[in-house]
Amino acid sequence: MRTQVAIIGGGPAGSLLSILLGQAGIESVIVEHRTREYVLSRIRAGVLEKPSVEGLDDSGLGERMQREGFVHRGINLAFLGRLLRIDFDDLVHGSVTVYGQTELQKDLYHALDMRAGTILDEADEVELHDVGGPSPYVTFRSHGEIVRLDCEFIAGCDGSHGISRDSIPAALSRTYERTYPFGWLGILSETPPVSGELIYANHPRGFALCSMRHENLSRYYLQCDLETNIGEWPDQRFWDELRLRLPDEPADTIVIGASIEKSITPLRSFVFEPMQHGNLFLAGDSAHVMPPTGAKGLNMAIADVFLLSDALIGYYRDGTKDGLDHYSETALRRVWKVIRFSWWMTGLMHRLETEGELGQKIQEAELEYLASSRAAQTALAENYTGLPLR
Ligand code: FAS
Ligand code: PHB
Repeated sequence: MRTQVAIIGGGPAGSLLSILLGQAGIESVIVEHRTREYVLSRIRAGVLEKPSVEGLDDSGLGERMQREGFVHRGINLAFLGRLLRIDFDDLVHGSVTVYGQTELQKDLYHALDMRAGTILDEADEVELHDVGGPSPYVTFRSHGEIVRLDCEFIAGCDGSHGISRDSIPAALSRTYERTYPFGWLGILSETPPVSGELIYANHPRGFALCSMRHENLSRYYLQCDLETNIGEWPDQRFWDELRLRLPDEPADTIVIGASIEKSITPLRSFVFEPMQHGNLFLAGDSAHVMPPTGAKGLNMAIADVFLLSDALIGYYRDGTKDGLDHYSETALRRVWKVIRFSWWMTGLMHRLETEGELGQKIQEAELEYLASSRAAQTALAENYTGLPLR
């Protein structure tokens, strides 16, 4: 087999990249480890930044998102029994769109199918070869046969557990990692959301988040210990604990119901540098992972892909290599700003046992400062609604 760009991983990053390249007449093949059903069933992110929404719209991929997504012009921070609304529209003329990653993934696969994009599912033993040389290629096992895919470039979009970054020599690469001593216990319930906007709650018992997917599908999270046994968290215990961490108004009005999904997500910050080597370019979780507190992981993947597709299109259309030569440094400038924001928001909203009661008081003081400072609220709004893509 031969193509121009081999894409490892058919998640949001890989599928969006293939579509954008296809729109510019550039051939690509996605090599995906899982089945299509598995990829399309994953429940993950829920919030799209304004730059992501505009980029998807401009690429003709936003029709269902505009129809079924919910534009939010603010979020609420809960602390000391009160709610503080951060007004995105007033502060930065910004917004976010609540639209589940699961739905976006369906839209991307639909767009690929419409363009007859090539997704090779259930690929095993994927290996990258000669990434530093002029003739990179990928091998993998498909339906029992070893397949070779020759290409000009490889895009490593294989997520946090992927193998692409392993093809960058250790002597030339560096990883930065912080694992948080807690996770998020999340549930989906077919109940109306407790609020029309997200509520991020700081509480001495731990962080809580009230989110949603649509008017009758709510998404809730509780900060939990990493050793948490999900079997010890029946629905009623979850609802009781959530109510304890929320101010009276939402706590007293929340509609509870049976969970249709329950899972624990660990939190970590991870950056792999550089995001390129030879003809290999990394995009999305294969190069960086951040706590979901700032709703950034999916949006960062989208930002990387718009940058990488611009660079590849510039190369194939105009013969310019500038975008490709500077891809990693350009992408990492935005990555680190977003890693910082996710780390800051995680530190502000979560119970940090190592910081004890003093830490709780300092968090409450910062939240009180936010309540009193338009400048501080503007900085939060600017980061949460999304830094410029380019
Ligand atoms: P993905 O991990 O989505 O996709 C990578 C793809 O590569 C997968 O389909 C995988 O099967 C495939 N792959 C892996 N190894 C391979 C190999 N060797 N060969 C071929 N294919 C291979 N972000 C938020 O913004 N908000 C959230 O609330 C949030 N919640 C999350 C919850 C969980 C449990 C997880 C894991 C992540 C969450 N994220 C969240 C982050 C998440 O949304 C990612 O940022 C997003 O999926 C990144 O997309 P990709 O980079 O495409 O990686
Ligand atoms: C979600 O709805 O899953 C969600 C929303 C905001 C976040 C994280 C997750 O910061």
